[in-house]
Order: sequence, then structure tokens, then C-alpha cells
Amino acid sequence: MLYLLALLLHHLPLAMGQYDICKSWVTTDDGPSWEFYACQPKAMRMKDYVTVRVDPAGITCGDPPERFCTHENPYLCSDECDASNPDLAHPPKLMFDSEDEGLATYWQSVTWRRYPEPLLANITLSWNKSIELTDDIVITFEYGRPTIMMLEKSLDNGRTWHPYQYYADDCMEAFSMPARRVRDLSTTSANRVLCTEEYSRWVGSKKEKTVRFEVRDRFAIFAGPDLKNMDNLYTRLESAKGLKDFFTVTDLRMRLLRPALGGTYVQRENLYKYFYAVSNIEVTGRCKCNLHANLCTFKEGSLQCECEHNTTGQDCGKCKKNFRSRSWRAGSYLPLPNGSPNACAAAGSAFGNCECYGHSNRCSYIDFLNVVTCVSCKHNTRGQHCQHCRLGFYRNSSAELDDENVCIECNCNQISSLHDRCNETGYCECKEGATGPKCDDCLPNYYWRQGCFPNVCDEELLLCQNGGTCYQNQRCVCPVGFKGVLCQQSRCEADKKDCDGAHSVRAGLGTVLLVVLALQLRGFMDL
Ligand SMILES: *[C@@H]1O[C@H](CO)[C@@H](O)[C@H](O)[C@H]1NC(C)=O
Ligand SMILES: *[C@@H]1O[C@H](CO)[C@@H](O)[C@H](O)[C@H]1NC(C)=O
Ligand SMILES: *[C@@H]1O[C@H](CO)[C@@H](O)[C@H](O)[C@H]1NC(C)=O
Ligand SMILES: *[C@@H]1O[C@H](CO)[C@@H](O)[C@H](O)[C@H]1NC(C)=O
Ligand SMILES: *[C@@H]1O[C@H](CO)[C@@H](O)[C@H](O)[C@H]1NC(C)=O
Ligand SMILES: [Ca+2]
Repeated sequence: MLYLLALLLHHLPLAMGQYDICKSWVTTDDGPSWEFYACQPKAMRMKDYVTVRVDPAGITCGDPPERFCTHENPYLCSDECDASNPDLAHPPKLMFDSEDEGLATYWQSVTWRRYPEPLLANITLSWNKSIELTDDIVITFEYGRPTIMMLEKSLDNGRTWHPYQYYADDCMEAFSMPARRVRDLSTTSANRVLCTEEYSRWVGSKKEKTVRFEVRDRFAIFAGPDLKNMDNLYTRLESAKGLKDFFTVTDLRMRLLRPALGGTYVQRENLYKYFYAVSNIEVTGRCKCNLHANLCTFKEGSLQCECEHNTTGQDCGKCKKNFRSRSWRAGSYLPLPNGSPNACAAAGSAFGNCECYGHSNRCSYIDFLNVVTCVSCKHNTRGQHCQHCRLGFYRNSSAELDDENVCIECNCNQISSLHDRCNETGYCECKEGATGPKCDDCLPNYYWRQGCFPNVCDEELLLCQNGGTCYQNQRCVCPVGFKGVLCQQSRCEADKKDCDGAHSVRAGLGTVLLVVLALQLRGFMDL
């Protein structure tokens, strides 16, 4: 019976589609044991797990109650939005509900009564979890699609944002971008950010309601029109730089920039028909678990991978404690069809417990010291357990010892620091006159020129004399007839020929005066 079960499980990966299973109990010549596979969770309707934020405050209609009308029926402005009446309210959550009986429920904005000031709204969706899109994002607009909008995405829970797609009825006018279609992209441009005119032209508000971000069309570039050749897609996702990340998001933001206009210019006498109304936002994707989990559950308010392969973390992004004898790696789709689990491994038993914090895969026994030590520590670490940073690097205080980023380069300025080592907080030792963590600034009264040098002149103590001007604290630019570091010396004084030469060539009044001045100066100095 057990044997049969094992056999059955062993064949499940093929039966259930690709990468659905993380491990199975198999019988080999050496007896039964676990076999591991690259695995990923199923795609889900991500709108069920999203938090939404609509900006600016007061953009949602109904407070105070407001009348509006439609482009089809522009003179019958009897519809009402009233936030205090559940039947007439249009709060943001109606973009994510499930609509039974085909009755659209929708979020709605205020009308464009402030025209010509633009009517702007941001709808931000956050998951607090990396998600890999597996199908088109589909946004459904009631009463017409915006004539200008933009989709942005974040990969770091909203800290940084990047454009994802531009939408306009005239891309050139709205964004100075040529209009393109995703269908025309090629294998090398599959992750291009483009502007499309396909979803913004007026065709009547009932006919075309959706705005798409085309994930399937982009997949089809590799997997063929019906996405039959997924192997090819997975191979490309693995090898093409940035392609996987292109389909990964933690947050999405729709920036609505101009509402539907009904196919004509804005009619100022009836602004009640301009607004945004979104009835649904469909986002289909799977939790990103780095191919180390086939389940993703909603716990404590966010999605979390149920990590296998002795990995841990929200995205299974690191090895569990005591399973760090080799560095963490994401599972791989390759080789087809089962991929590689790249599981984390327990600290090797052969050499006792030689922990290398994931910076080395090898230990070696040093006979004459009678110690086991890690060999070829990576990530700029060193030491018996790769627990120290190499010279010229310092410990990243916000990273754990097994983090790839645990050692940060000191980056001391080569010219103005004494050596390339730094202390535990990254401070370098500076040569005279230099300062700053990396020694790339100068102390006051020093100037920078391939290092820090004491000021030759300045505007306070080391003033240039005789009308000379101080050039970048480096030298005085002296007027004709003077020289010396601070132009303190008359040329006539120092070198008779120089003075005569100048005199004979240009016996202008100025020169004469200078000579007189110089003579006086000599008299002064003689005293
Ligand atoms: C929408 O978000 C963008 C940043 O992506 C911000 O610059 C803009 O001010 C926001 N607009 C509104 C209306 O909140
Ligand atoms: C985001 O998820 C992490 C990990 O599950 C959790 O610790 C954190 O509290 C969540 N943050 C928010 C704002 O929900
Ligand atoms: C993870 O560790 C357990 C022991 O806690 C072990 O039985 C299992 O085989 C390990 N899994 C992998 C994928 O290495
Ligand atoms: C320090 O480690 C954290 C956590 O891994 C990482 O996000 C950060 O970039 C590292 N800092 C530097 C300067 O490398
Ligand atoms: C590193 O050097 C800086 C500047 O000299 C100093 O402020 C800091 O306290 C030092 N840090 C440690 C850990 O010694
Ligand atoms: Ca709805």
C-alpha cells in the first residue's frame, strides 16, 4: 500500500501540471526517501488579498452628495452619489467585490466641476508580498474609460515606483511617446514599457469597458499564441535578465489623469458627465516563493509562502537556521520538466558542525591545527566560519551573518585616506587635512586638488595683497607688477630687468604709477 502511494505520488508532478509539487516520497534501490522538485503556488485572484488606497482625499464622490450624468444621456443629470446612503455610495471596496446577478458595483470619483484644473486620482493596490503576474490585469470602467492614464508598479512595497504602461487616446500628445502594441513586441523587447492607444479611444461607454495590462500577449511571445509551449517561457524567464522581475510586483498604482470625454472636447456647460467609475480590478498571479513553495496562505493580514526545501522568509528567500551550509539559491525551472529544487542543506555532518553562514560550500580539515574551517568564503567574508569581513570591508549592521550583503566595501578615497581599511561603522582613516567617512572631504582651511592641501589664500587671514585675487584657495592671481605667494612682492623690486622691460614696452600711466607705488613700498619696507 505504502509502495503504491509512493508510486502514485512520484507520478503526480506530471499528472498535475508543472511545478505543482515540492517533494515526493519515492523508493529507490537504497530504500524509500524524499525526492525534491522546484515548485510554485497556483495562480490566484489577487484582488481578494489586496489593500487599496485612493488619493487625493475627497476624490471619492458623495461627500457632499452630488449629481452626475452619463455621456449617453448628458442632459438627464438625475443620478446621485451619496456617501451616507449605502444604496447611493461608491466606496473603493466596490472595485474588488464579487458581483452576483451582473449588477455592476463601482467606486466613483467626484465630477470634473473644477475644470480646467485636471481631474486626477491615484488608486494604489498593495499586497505586502511579491506577486508574479500570470494573466492580464483587467480594469473595468463604467461610463467610459479614461482618455489618459498610467499604470505604475513597485517591487519594494511602495518605496520606489516604476512606470508599467501608459494609456492615452493620443500617446504623442499625452506622453510624447509613439503608440505601440504589445502584440508587436519581440523576444528582445518583451519587457518594454510602452504607450498604447488601444484602450483609451471613445467607442461608447457600454461597448468597451476594459483597460488591460497584457501579460498573456507578452507570454505568448515565448510560449506561442495559446501559451502551449510553457517550457520555452519558463526557460526564458530563467535566462533573460530582468524578464521575471518585469512580471513581479508588490504594489500597483493606477494614475487616472483625464476622464472619458465622450469623443468630443470638454463641454464646460455640463461638467457633471466627467468622472471616473471603476467596477472591477482583476489581478491574477501567484505568490513569488522562489520555487520553494507550492502553497501561499493569507496569515496575519498578508500572504505568505509555506516554504519547503528548508527555506524560510516571506518569499522563501533564505535558508532556515542550521541549514546554511551552502548559500541560498532560488529554485530553478531548469532542467525541464521538473526543475531543480536548490534546497538548503543542513550543516555538514562529515566535519562536525562547520557552519559557514552560507558563504561557502566547502569545509576542510587543517591537520596541524586540528580545526575544520570553511574554504573560499564568498561575499567578501573570511574566517573559519566566514564570520568576518575581508580587509577593506565592514559589517553591514542591518544584515544577518548569513546575508549576501553582510560585508560592505569601505570605499575609502584612494588619495586622501591612509589605507583602504575602515572601522566597524565604515569610517576610513584620513590623511592630514581630509575628513568625512570616506575621507573625500577637506577640513576647513584646506582645499581639494588630488587630496587636501592647506589653503594658500582665502578671504579672511590669507588675503592676497596689492589687489590680487584668490583663485580657489590655491593661489593668488597677481596684478601686473606684483608677484609672490600673496602678491606681496613688487616685480621691480625683485628683478630690475623685468621692471625695465615692462617700462620700455608699455610706458603707460598705469605702469608709471605702479613703479612709483613699488618704490614707495620699498621705502616703507626699508623703514
Ligand atoms: C499620484 O502618485 C504620484 C506618484 O506616483 C504623485 O506624484 C501624484 O501627486 C499622485 N496624485 C495624486 C492625485 O495623489
Ligand atoms: C507585511 O508582511 C510582513 C511579513 O509577513 C509582516 O511582518 C508585516 O507586518 C506586514 N506589514 C503590513 C503593513 O501588513
Ligand atoms: C529539511 O530538513 C529536514 C530535517 O529537519 C530533512 O528531513 C529534509 O530532508 C530537509 N529537506 C530538504 C529539501 O533538504
Ligand atoms: C545591508 O543589508 C541589507 C539587508 O540585506 C541590504 O538591504 C542593504 O542593501 C545592505 N547595505 C549595503 C550598503 O549593502
Ligand atoms: C569609527 O570612526 C568614527 C570616526 O572616527 C567614529 O565616530 C566612530 O565612533 C567609529 N566607530 C567605531 C565602532 O569605532
Ligand atoms: Ca464591483
